[in-house]
Amino acid sequence: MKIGIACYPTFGGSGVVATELGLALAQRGHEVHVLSYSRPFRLEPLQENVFFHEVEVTTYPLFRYPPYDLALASKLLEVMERHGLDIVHAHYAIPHAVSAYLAREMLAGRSMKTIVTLHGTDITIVGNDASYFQVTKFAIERSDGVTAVSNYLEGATRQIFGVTCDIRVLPNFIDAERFAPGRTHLKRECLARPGEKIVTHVSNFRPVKRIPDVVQTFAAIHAKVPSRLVLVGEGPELGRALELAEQLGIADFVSSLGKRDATEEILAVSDLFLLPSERESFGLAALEAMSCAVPVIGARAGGLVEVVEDGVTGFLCELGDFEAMGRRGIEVLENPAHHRRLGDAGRERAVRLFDRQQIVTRYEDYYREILARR
Ligand code: GMT
Repeated sequence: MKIGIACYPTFGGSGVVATELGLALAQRGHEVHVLSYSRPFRLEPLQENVFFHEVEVTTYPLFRYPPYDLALASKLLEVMERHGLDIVHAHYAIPHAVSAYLAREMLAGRSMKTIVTLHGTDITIVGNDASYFQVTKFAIERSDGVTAVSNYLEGATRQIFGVTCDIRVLPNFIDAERFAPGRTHLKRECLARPGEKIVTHVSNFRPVKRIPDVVQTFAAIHAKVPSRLVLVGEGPELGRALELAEQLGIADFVSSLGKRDATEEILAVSDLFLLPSERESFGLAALEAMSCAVPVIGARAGGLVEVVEDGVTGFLCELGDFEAMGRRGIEVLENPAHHRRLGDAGRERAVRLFDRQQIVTRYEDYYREILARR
């Protein structure tokens, strides 16, 4: 198949999933065209069957807000016409599904299908905002295929938008060979002092992640267990997190590493992963930790319950209850046999349910099903 993928190039989960899916499809012999405003960070140049098309947005004094969605629609049309795409797969509804719809409508004399994968905040936060509600609903209803990354997100989409179309749940996935226990060149000593446990959090540090809960949970753990908090990623809440660590007197035990490409290197030496988000449609970062046999402590909210099996691969506590999360963390870190059981179970679950090959095959089958529809 000839497949176009429109996505965000940044460190968020939707861009990662879109890129990894594109790479896996290309390895299977499909021709993959990725469109974005810059090269997604996991999309290495010069890979067989993968082509990157940068969307350039021209500014003009009249434009207070340069219209990226229109530039993307034009670029999509150009790529569709030049390369004869069979399908365009938009990741994150806004604006990608809208641009794909526009491009398909502009394409004269040839049929081309559009699919949108809903990732989470495109539905629960951005799409739910009055400014984008109607256009998001329209784009979902007019796509030839719609997928969501969890049952939770499928339900939330129906509830928020009242849509009745078929929404296929295709979960996120991991490369279990890359995210694997022990597969790292990094030494623990690069991140922590001897005897310190490594507690990790990876995100884009937006308010939805409840970053203060990460710091408070770690503070509770640190009071009992010699440990270090490793923060990976950047975003608006990072500064506040570091200030809180200062106030709590634990700043010397918090390391902020900024944005990192190879999070698997850090996860492979981590002892515990924290994800207390207010809402995760899925929680790809938690899955990546589980694949590295790292137990996860998080909040019982959204789709995270479909990834982390409470009591088996980690613990899910009430939203905002960082004291309970701290207690669970201590319990896991102080008991090596328990820690190992949770880690092994996480690895097993990640490989059994979310392995890349299995999910990519489901996407391929879904593409064929959509293409076969009149
Ligand atoms: O977490 C974010 O805000 C970024 C966002 C994205 O689109 O990059 O993440 C969402 O999509 C990921 C990939 O499907 C999911 O694993 C995340 O759970 C989801 N984030 C939220 O629902 C908050």
